[in-house]
Amino acid sequence: MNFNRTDFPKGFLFGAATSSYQIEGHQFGGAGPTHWDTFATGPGNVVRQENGALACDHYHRYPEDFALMKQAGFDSYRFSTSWARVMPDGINVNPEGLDFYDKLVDSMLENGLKPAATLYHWELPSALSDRGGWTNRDVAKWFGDFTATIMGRIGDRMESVAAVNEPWCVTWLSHYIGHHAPGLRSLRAAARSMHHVMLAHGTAISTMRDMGMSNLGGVFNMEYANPADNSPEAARAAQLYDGIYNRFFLSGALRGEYPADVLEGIEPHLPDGWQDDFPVITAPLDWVGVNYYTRKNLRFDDTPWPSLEEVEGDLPKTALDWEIYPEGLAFFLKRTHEEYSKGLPIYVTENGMASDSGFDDQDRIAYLNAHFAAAKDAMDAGVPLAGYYVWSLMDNFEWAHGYKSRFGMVHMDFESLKRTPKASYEALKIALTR
Ligand code: IFM
Repeated sequence: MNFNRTDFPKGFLFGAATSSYQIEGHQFGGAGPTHWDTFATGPGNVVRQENGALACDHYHRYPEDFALMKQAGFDSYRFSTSWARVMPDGINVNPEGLDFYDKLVDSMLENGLKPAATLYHWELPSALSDRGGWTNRDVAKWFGDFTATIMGRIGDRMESVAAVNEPWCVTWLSHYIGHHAPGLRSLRAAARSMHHVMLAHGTAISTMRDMGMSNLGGVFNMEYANPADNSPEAARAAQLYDGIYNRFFLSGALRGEYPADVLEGIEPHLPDGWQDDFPVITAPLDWVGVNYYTRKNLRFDDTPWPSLEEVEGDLPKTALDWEIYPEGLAFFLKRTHEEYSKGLPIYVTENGMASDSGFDDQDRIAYLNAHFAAAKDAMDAGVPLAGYYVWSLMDNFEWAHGYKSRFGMVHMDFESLKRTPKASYEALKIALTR
């Protein structure tokens, strides 16, 4: 890498991130079915109809994974807790699931890794999905109960906790675009889920606060919205994309309002009385997490609202055809600080790339160098950035892209489950330990 630990302030957390369904092996330990298991059976939903049943078998092999993290000098591990493992039907508790996370957290600590938990990283129990999932207002209460249950067991050892990973993916991507479970393509379902995810976020934060926990945050994914051409229409299209993707969730959690340009399309579909929920949604946060990967180029087309068309851009791309645009990370860190979080510590909670280059992933090293440099620029401009988590520790189940798409610093042989560090892992190890 072209930076090392000493280029960042003392106490800055260098971490790696994963999520439960993507690595654990959902078939183990009495976990219940999730909406991703169902979604994966639908034709064309997931590459090769793969699912998370085995994944990286982190369920049994976590000691090896944490040893790798320790050897590389990471300070913190960002993981998530599977609702369906802890509560297979979303309501009743599976003691084996709680025992697993208890042991997992102890093992992190034994390896010198500060546990940074995310309560929900997308595997909704099927039983709750059957009851409407994120489109049902009751999801906020169910999620509060899950929060109390899992944090009642491991909450005493957390460095930090976030409620929901990437609200845009949980809602718009999954209920309007239909690329993720449950695969709906409905503006009404999307609008309802957008509001309910915010309500669930606030409910979880208050639940943990009432349990005496601290260092609680929100994790938002952000994509830079670039006008596809120089026309005023393209500028408006980019503005609207930015509203739906980036400003809606940040503004809900940190300002207690939804942006007017997004309300223009979704307000008729929001549940009655949505305005009265902001006291819950704005439960005070201690930090904000930014997940950043790419930018999109936008213009309008003649489809119904929001009438957005994504146009292929001309920047270099990752293996998933995502444009590489590090300037977007600096932009979001500054904007989040100046306009939303106003002085709260910020973390880059995810950043990384899909690459087909195998063990010698020089492209990933270059990507990370450019994005860490952008983060440093933002810090020089006054952003209180307190840590940076690379996505991901190891190749894993990349949702609709199955196991084909590789984001890991550690290579996974999905037949033998052998872990092999790639060049990016070795480069970060030098940066963090020298
Ligand atoms: O793998 C995902 C992760 O689950 C959420 N953020 C983006 C990553 C890469 O697509």
